[in-house]
Amino acid sequence: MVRESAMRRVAVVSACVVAAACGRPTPTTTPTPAPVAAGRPIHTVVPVPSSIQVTPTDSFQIDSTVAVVVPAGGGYAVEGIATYLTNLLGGPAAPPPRTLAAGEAMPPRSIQLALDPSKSTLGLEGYELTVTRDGVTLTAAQPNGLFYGVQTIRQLLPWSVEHRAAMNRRLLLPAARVTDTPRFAWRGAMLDVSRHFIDAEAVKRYIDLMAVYKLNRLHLHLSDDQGWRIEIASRPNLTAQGGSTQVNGGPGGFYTKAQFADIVAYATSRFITIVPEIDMPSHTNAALASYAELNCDNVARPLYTGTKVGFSVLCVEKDSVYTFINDVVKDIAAQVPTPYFHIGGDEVEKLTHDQYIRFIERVQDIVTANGKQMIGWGEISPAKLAPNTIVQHWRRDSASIHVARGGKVIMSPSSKTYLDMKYDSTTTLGLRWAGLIEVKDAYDWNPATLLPEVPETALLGVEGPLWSETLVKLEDYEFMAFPRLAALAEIAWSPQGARDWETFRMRLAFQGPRLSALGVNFYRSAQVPWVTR
Ligand code: TNX
Repeated sequence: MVRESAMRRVAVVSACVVAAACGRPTPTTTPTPAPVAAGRPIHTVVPVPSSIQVTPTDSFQIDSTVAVVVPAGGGYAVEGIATYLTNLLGGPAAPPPRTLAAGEAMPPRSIQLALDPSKSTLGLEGYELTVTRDGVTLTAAQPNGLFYGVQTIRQLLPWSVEHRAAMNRRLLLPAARVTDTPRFAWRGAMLDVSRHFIDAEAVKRYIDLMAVYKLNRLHLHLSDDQGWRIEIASRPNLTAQGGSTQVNGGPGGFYTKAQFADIVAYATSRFITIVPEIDMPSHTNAALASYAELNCDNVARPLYTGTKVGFSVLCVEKDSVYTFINDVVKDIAAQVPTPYFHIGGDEVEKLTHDQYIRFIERVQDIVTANGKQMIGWGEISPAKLAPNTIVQHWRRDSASIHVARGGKVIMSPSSKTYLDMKYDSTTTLGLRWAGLIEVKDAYDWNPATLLPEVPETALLGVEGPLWSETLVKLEDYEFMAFPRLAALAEIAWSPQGARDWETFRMRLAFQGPRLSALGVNFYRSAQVPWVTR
């Protein structure tokens, strides 16, 4: 346990292979595994960077005299990231970033953010960070990389950085050299806002927490049997009727176009791509209750507030159903300027195999015609899929068929990544059909070796779905997501060889007070030696 009075020491703590390395001048490097001694890690960054050296004896002091500096012409995105950093260091009242004129010398003791497109090995999302006692330089080829470098700065700082109000404080950033690029391009989280609805502010908070761990895709499950959650101009009943309830009959809700645009813009500012899902042809009771013509018998279904699956289905033989789907896809495609459209496609019990396959292929044409790349749950694999359609694996399904045709897969194995599964038998929230998932279970697996016919080269990445049958409020979502979402983030970002459970759980221990400072209701797993204040 580390006490409050040791707060400032924590920066040093996180920079030392404690006891062992404090005072030892040679830097310690990962990924040589397990830089842990006397119970404390050399640094507490999650996800662990692909290469990091920390010099425990040295640090850069951040106080009110330090400037965050961006070069002139750095562009809007870089200025936005610099402002995000100044807010992080000193709250909204902190001095704004300084723009350096061409040829102007770097002020002493500054934190410099620079784009250098010639550093192509850093790719879209990589960054280099150098911290000495005299200053900080963060370089990336693209703004995305700068944003992730800022998150690493954040996590190298003590957790008190998460208390934004303190302006005249000193924060010690340990001297370090980091070169870091992600393992996977797709580092996702999914929120089921259909079974229970959470408002746009709650989604934005989840986005902020994703950003801390360098996640970059937020898949929103926007429709299901219990609720339709996004406004479609040509079909107002979808939200007026279909959005009016939720599991157990609560008030439900939906995002207006303005609110959804706000979510998209907020996510974009955190380098997170929104992936909208409209689940079909099953999981559609909310739509079937809103428009009678979507049913084969032309009778609107009653609203549904239970938790069964598989019973609802669109009338796939009717052309008007495809007109409906096109209207929905077109409307959402215009609301989300990002490349993907997720069609669900899971748990269909009321169609023949041939009907199902024909449906998926027809919908794929609609999605493509609207300029989007289709994603579907594993069941869609046997259909004739375009190579750039993406399959999201979740249980014993057929992702390997898609891999054989050169297609890409997102790994969401339910027994590892389903954040709605209980941690252990005492967890009151959540389900248990895919098993109990403790933090170690969520962390200690390799997406490239889970399915023999789905190798690393076929993987776009990983995603942690959070289904909300039992989750009512944001605190419930947070409890199920944290800390397992941090575990998933490390799987998605860090090289397999740079991570192991023992060092992860030690670093995670130091994320506890950080999450507390951020007000996150997280699960205090007994597997983690939590550091408390
Ligand atoms: C399976 S995963 C589902 C969801 C449920 C979830 C509950 C998937 C594609 N379908 O409809 O909410 O299990 O864990």
